[in-house]
Amino acid sequence: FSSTAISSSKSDSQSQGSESFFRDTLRSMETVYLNRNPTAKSILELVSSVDDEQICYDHLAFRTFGVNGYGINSLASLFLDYGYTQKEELRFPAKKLKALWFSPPNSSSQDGGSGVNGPLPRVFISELLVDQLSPRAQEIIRKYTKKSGSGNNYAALASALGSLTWEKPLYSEFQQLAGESEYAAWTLVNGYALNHVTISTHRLKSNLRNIKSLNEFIKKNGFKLNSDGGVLKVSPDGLLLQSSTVADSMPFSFSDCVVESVPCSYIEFAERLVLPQYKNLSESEIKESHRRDGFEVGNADKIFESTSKEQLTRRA
Ligand code: OOG
Ligand code: NI
Repeated sequence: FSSTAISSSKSDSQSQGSESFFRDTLRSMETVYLNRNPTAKSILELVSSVDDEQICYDHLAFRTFGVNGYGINSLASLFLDYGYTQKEELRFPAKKLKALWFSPPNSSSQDGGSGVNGPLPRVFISELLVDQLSPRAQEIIRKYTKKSGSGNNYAALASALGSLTWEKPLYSEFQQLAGESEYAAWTLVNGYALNHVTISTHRLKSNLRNIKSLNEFIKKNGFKLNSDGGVLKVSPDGLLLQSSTVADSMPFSFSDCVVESVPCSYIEFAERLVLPQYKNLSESEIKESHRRDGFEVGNADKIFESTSKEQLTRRA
């Protein structure tokens, strides 16, 4: 959609109307995320306070149950309807997951805005391959998605409201799933809530644009980074660098009145380096499209661990 400020044509004003609705939806998802995840909120405030920074989001990420229409498509439809393009699939056989990522409409390179008011982010949506789980785990997941009725039709709404579309589970069911798939247990209690936002480090102005400096800055300020496979995750081509915090936890009231702490969301950082064919461009000529795009299975596999018990219980 167009971001031209003044236009009298009907189609343009319609597309602007839809863009503001879309951005409002993202803003609600972000508000739910910031209210539940004090670490993410503090880090966003901290990074933007350095040099009075504008923060661009590299991507937003969501988790889903790949069963009965509750998978990737239940959330992807919002993004596809608002101009996103489906890109590559990523597979994680050991975790029984697959993911798709979506690129934003390219008319959206809005300079000047921060966060959800800035350039529209990529979107990363994964789903649990429920058919591959044990019969007991499948039974729990199918029970709640069935009880949800047609909740899968309202995935984006649920995410924006911060509601589960199914009833709260028993604590024993959460534990059962956690023993087999931490992703499954996370999704049972967090549903379609935003799993993370990712700060685009190369679009920062200060020295924090270098992800290694940003990681040091985050640690110096007392936050714990996901150390699985090393703090910095580097793609085989050396051009996509990622790191993330360890997820915050929150007390969750299970349906049997047990209140236990469960993992919520985390924040990620991504630095995309300039592709070799654009090496000779000057700093001011470099656009996002000249940089490494997409995602990387090897990096993502480690980033998923940001909500794992191992990372949450690790000493800083
Ligand atoms: C997603 C992990 C992968 C990335 O950028 O590769 C990821 C998740 O934890 O659901 O965010
Ligand atoms: Ni991510």
